[in-house]
Amino acid sequence: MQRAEKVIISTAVTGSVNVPSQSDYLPLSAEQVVQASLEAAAAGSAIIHLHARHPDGRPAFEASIFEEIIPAILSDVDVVINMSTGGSSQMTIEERLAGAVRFSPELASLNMGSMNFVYSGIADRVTTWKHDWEKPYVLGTYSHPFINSFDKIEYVLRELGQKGGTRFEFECYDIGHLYSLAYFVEQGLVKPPFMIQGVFGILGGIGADHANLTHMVAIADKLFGDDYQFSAFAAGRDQMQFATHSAWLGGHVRVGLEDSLWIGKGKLAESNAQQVQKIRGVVEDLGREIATPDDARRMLGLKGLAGVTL
Ligand code: KMH
Ligand code: ZN
Repeated sequence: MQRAEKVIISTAVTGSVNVPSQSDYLPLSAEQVVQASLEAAAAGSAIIHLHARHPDGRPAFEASIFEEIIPAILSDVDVVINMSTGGSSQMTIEERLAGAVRFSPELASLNMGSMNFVYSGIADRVTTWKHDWEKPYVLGTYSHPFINSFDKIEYVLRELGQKGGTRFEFECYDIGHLYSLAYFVEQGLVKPPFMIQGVFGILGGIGADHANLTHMVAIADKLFGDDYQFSAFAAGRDQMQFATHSAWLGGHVRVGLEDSLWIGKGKLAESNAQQVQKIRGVVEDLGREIATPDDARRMLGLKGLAGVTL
C-alpha cells in the first residue's frame, strides 16, 4: 500500500441499499443529493460517490437524473465525482453504466465479483413503510445475487477506463476479489496507482471483523506492493471503526448514508456532512491531514475535471 500522508475522505451520499422508511435524512431527490454532496465536500470530503434515485427513493440509472445532479455539484464546488457502476442488483449492466458513459467521470466504482448481496434484514427492522416498492425490493435481495462476472468487469474496464480515461474505486468484498483484481492487472487492463476499497459487513461478503481488514491489506501488499492506495468501510454500525482502522494503517476512508444511517449508537445521522465531520476529527487526531480534491487526483492519477463530459 502507498501509505499516503493525507487521507482522502470519500462520501457515499445515498446508494441503493437503504430505503426511505429507515431514515428521514436519506437524500432521495436530485436536489437533496446535490445538497448532501455540497455539504459533504464543504466538510472535507474530496470524493463524492453517487447513485441516482427517483424522487420516491427507488434506485434509478437514467442519465437524465445524473444530469440534474452532477453539473449542479460541479458548478458549486471542486470535488471528485465517483459514479457507481454497481447501481443495484436488479439493473442490467447497460443500465448500471448509463450515467457513467454519459459523464465519463474521473472515478467510478467497480465491484470485483458476483456475490450474494443480502439486505432483506431491513424488512425486519422497518415497522412503517413509506412506499410500496421498498419491502419487495429489500426482500428480493435474498434470492437475487449481484452479478459482475469477469466479462462484465472487463466490459466496464474497457468502456469507461480504456475509452474514457475513468479510473476506478475497486470494491473488494472478500479476499478473493483481490485475486480477481490481480488477474485484470496482469491482463494490462488495470494500471497503478489504483484504489482498493475494502468493503466489510455486507451479508454475502466478508464480515466486519478487524482481523479481516488486516488480512486484506496483507494480501493486497503481497499482490500489489506499493501500486495501490487503500480505503475501507464497513456497512452499518461498524462504519466509523473500520474507517478509523484504515486511516490508522495509512489508508483512506469512506463514510456516507449509503453505508450507514448512523452517527452513534441508536442515533441517526442527520446528514452526510455529520459523518464527514466525525471521521475528519478522528483522522486529524491520528495526526494525519485531510486530502483536497487535487491531492486525491494526484494520489490516484485521475484525469482531472477537464476530462469529465459535462
Ligand atoms: N453499497 C455499497 C456496499 C457500488 O456502488 O458500486 C457498495 C457500493 C457499490 O458502493
Ligand atoms: Zn455505491
